[in-house]
Amino acid sequence: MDQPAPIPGRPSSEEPQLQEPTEPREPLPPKPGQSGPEPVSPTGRPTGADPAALAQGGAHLTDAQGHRLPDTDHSLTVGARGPVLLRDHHLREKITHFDHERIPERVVHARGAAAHGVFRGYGTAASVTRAAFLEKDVETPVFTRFSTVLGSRGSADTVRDTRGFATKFYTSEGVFDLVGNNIPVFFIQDAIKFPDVIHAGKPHPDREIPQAQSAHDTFWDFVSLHTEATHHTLWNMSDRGIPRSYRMMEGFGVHTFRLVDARGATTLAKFHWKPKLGVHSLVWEEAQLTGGADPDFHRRDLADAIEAGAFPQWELGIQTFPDTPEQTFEGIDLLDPTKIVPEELSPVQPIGLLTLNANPTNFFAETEQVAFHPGHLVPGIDVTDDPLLAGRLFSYIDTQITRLGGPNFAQLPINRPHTEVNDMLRDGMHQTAVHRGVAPYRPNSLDGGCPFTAGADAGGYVEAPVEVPAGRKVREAPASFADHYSQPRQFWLSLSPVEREHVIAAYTFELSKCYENTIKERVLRTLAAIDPVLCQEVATGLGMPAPEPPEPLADVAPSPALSQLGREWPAEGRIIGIVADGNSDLDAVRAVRQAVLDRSMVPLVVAPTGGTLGAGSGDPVTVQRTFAAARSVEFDALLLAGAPEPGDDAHGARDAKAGGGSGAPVDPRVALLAGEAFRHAKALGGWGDARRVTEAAGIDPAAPGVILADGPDGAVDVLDGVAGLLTRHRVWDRFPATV
Ligand code: HDD
Repeated sequence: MDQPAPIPGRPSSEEPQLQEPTEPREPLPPKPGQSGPEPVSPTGRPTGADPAALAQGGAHLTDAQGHRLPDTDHSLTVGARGPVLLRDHHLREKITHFDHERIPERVVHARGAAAHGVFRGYGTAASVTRAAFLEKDVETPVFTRFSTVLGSRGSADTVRDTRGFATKFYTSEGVFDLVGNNIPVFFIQDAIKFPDVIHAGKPHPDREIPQAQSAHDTFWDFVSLHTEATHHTLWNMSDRGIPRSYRMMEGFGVHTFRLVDARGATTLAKFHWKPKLGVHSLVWEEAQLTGGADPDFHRRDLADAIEAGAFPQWELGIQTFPDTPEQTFEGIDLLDPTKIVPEELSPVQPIGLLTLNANPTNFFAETEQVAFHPGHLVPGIDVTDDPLLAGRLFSYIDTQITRLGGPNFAQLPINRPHTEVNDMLRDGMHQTAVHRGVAPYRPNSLDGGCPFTAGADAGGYVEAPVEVPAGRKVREAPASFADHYSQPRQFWLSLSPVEREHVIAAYTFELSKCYENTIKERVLRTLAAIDPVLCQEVATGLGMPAPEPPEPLADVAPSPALSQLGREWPAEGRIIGIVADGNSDLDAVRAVRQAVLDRSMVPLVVAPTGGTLGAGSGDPVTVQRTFAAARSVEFDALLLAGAPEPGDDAHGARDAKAGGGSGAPVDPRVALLAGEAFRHAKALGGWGDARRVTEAAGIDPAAPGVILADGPDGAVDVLDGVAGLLTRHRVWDRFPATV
């Protein structure tokens, strides 16, 4: 019997369906792995509440005060047609609560998705930091939230933007938050400009458009006037701005941090997350189509993968640098957040493994209410004087007070440390702790002197006593912060030709959306300082003259680690569309689908209608997508399941094929699927008379990455060829490379 394809997150038609309940029963239990840690009060003591029933208990509907309710569908009226009575408490409570269900969305990073997981230390960081969670084989629960920056909560996932990558480690020494991005540099060097860059990036204040886009005048006005933004902007215009999946993104702590070892010696360090699945991106047209076809693409991808057991993993790594008074490395200012240190100069050393293995039970309670803060540090990890970081250390608590309605957000279950808490913070909005004692001050004699302070030996967080340079109070940046072009040029030189094509196309697209020519001219001047070819190509696309490049251009060596191409990665978890219809050879479809599963990829059968193919055969094939609902953007590769060519009687000659019968035109939706997949440089396979589809889509069967077998017997070989191509993500040779 054919196994139903595992569409992650959805019951197949063969799984038992939920029955309409008729008797009162307990709420559904949490999904496996989703019951959180035992609830503790903010004082660290277990509350005794059942972790599985934090919110709901009992079979009967109640109001917020626990009164059972006989009816929740009808307001209390005088007779069935009479006026509604003001005294209807249930009505008023229900509507009032609903009226207040929304909280302010995050001012940036509003759109996000998150997952629970575990972090295991390798022990390799012990020589530079005393942080307990990095010790060998120590396992720490974590919660990671990915996000876009500019869009509102309901915006699309696949927009061109930076992605947030924030991880909360519930360590034995308190919470450590690593609040990073998928781009290793930032737009500005000083936090005082953060409101300005965000105002510029958000929609125009008059019409509130465009949503979740940087392709508009105010953004480009800002970044061309604040040329320190050139580096981050270039990364955004590269493929890094449109990741294929949260699971396939790098993450960066951006700032330089200060690590402190057991003896108090300090080392400067930058944090990196390296995804086990490799670093892959969408192509721009794909990203745009996905924004309409599936605005939840990244959110769904993360949740589906975790639900299917394909747990995404990242290695945490550090680049380390001597903590010298200059705080530079090979001439690079480590306090400048617009600069990277190339991995060729300082390799990333793996220090632990993150595995995300459980989806949130409730989006609001966890993903929305989680509150990160770069100042949540543990002993062994300290901050530097990066002026961007300094402002962040203030901003995050402040924003939570508005967003989460008061200063007690640390008591929310998702934010609670998994250690004992004994602070002297009291009262305030939404206080849920019942504090004992009378003396929340120190020293005291009334509460027996409690709580006691802890020095470093007792696990206390002691700031590293580093020297701070003396000087005059000024509002100015160090001279080294004035270099805005050498690293953008290095990034450009490090990209492969096809990646450069994408950068050129992205700048051309974005600037075409600007109305003001002066802004475009200013941006072209910044591009001229990066590279004359980049500048000329974008200028040509805009129909504008290219400015002369400055003399001399920065003399920098490429850093090969900056390119996403050139390496092979596991193809696990990739989604293979199998396009079939009633005339396709079903034995081949079954065999290839099983082979996809065997290779830890996800097969989705795409057919003219839902239901099954070969319903009368006794071994039908379940359909997951219809021609009407499928778009190519959902698949990493496409297989066209044809019928044997007429005259091929290996399986009996048929007179029809996937997408159309022999002589009948190929279904235009199938031609569109194949054409788009081809245009987006995806591997394409087929067998039997699938060739008719490629012809209808105008695809050269001899083009790179097109693998066609004569008959259905070759189907699994075709799949193997396609899977091999997926290790490089796309068929890069298919893109024209002219730069
Ligand atoms: Fe920020 C959220 C990352 C600079 C102020 N930031 C936020 C989130 C991430 C980052 C990933 C979302 C966290 C979540 O999922 O809840 N931010 C960064 C990085 C930066 C950076 C990598 C530079 C290296 N941020 C930055 C500056 C400021 C802020 C300079 C202000 C001075 N960021 C905020 C914020 C947010 C925030 C307004 C909005 C929601 C929140 O904090 O909790 O406070």
